[in-house]
Amino acid sequence: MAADPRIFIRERAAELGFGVCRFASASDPWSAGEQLQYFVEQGRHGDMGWMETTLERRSHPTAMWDGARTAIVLGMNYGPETDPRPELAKASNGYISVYARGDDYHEVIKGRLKILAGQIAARLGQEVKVFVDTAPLMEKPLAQRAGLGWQGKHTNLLSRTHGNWLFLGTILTAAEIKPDEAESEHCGRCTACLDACPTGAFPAPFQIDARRCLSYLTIEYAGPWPIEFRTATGNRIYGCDDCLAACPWNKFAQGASEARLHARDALKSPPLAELLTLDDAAFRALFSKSPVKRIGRDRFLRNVLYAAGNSSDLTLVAPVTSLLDDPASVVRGAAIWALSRLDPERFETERQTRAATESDPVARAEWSDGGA
Ligand code: B12
Ligand code: SF4
Ligand code: SF4
Repeated sequence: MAADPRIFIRERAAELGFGVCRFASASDPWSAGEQLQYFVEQGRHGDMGWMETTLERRSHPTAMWDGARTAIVLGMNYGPETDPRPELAKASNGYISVYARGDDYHEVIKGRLKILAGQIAARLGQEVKVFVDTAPLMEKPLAQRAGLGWQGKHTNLLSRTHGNWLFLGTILTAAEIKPDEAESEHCGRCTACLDACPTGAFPAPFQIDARRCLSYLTIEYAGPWPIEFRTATGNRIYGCDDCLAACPWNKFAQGASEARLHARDALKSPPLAELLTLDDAAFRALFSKSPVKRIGRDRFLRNVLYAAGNSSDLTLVAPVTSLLDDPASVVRGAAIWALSRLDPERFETERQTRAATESDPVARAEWSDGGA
């Protein structure tokens, strides 16, 4: 009898730093595709148009690759050393979400997945394809089916062994490999994540409206935000961890073992005063290899300005005022709002000299709303 290929694959995965490696059928039917369709029909994906255009392929692994038979689902732990929530009280410093404080996980995981996929292809003699996040594949329901954990009421995948801090990566193969047992849900009557969300982004347990999620707004959404979210963001300037960090299953979480995922000192609670002075080159240097770099300096500065507007820190009035002349309209608009919150008198003075000559519609709207 041939050896179970799962043993070889799990050993290689562990050598490459994956904390968990499990197997699921990639071809059995599921209801996740219909739920995705519902999510998109309700408009909950917001401006993430790629979810709409890839809907069909995204709805099931075989819709993307007809030959897929087995999903090899991998998890890499990125647990923080300490509970990050106390950092939300430091109003003069920005909060960057835990997942983005080290090197970009796409790069870290993709490289490892490619090595593992090569080893599997050589061993099994069957085709394999590698996915991490960016491919049109629903990774969380696949991970649940493979038994890595379950999708909690906050919709993320959590596990009894790793808590909530687990990146996912998937290898699909044409090989038929015996599946592992699926995990069942262990949320019970807990609602900690739903209660913790600062923006009410959960229309119901196990459902998210991305348009209300600060992770979406800070990272995916390019324009000026509705006012309610600007205040709700507090000092969160890239991503949000509140629903993950609130979960009682984190008592089983451990710190990330992969050194490239460890938090860099410069990205733990960086002072807003320093971030407000970043030009494009300084932004790129600070966020070299970090996922934050992907959103670009202008969107990032918008986020930092909203946080400055919430800070009540009068030492930020000067750097915020300098950004009223920024070439990027989204930055100017956010600077106007931040100034109106920090120093209403200075805002009035600036408005009198600037509003009439402002030609950009975004900035004009901010001046005339008076910071709303
Ligand atoms: C789009 C996306 C987002 C969007 C939407 C979030 C979401 N929950 O889908 C935004 C930008 C908001 C986002 C935020 C974050 N993301 Co994200 N994201 C993705 C991405 C690219 C696709 C997810 C997707 O398909 N969503 C579509 C919806 C429909 O899927 P779903 O929420 O899982 O829906 C299920 C249930 O909610 C339920 N359901 C949904 N609607 C309905 C309706 C009814 C009536 C019913 C009954 C059920 C139901 O069934 C669905 C199927 O199981 C994945 C990577 C991937 N390719 O899978 C990463 C991914 C989910 N993200 C990840 C991370 C880390 C985050 C953040 C933690 C980052 C941060 N700190 O800021 C936050 C967490 C926010 C949150 N609470 O979810 C990780 C999660 C890892 C894990 N352990 O789960 C992933 C898997 C990336 C990765 N490879 O590691 N993300
Ligand atoms: S990431 Fe933050 S804003 Fe988004 S659902 Fe979770 S708690 Fe709410
Ligand atoms: S906080 Fe509670 S409800 Fe939310 S995912 Fe964790 S156990 Fe489930």
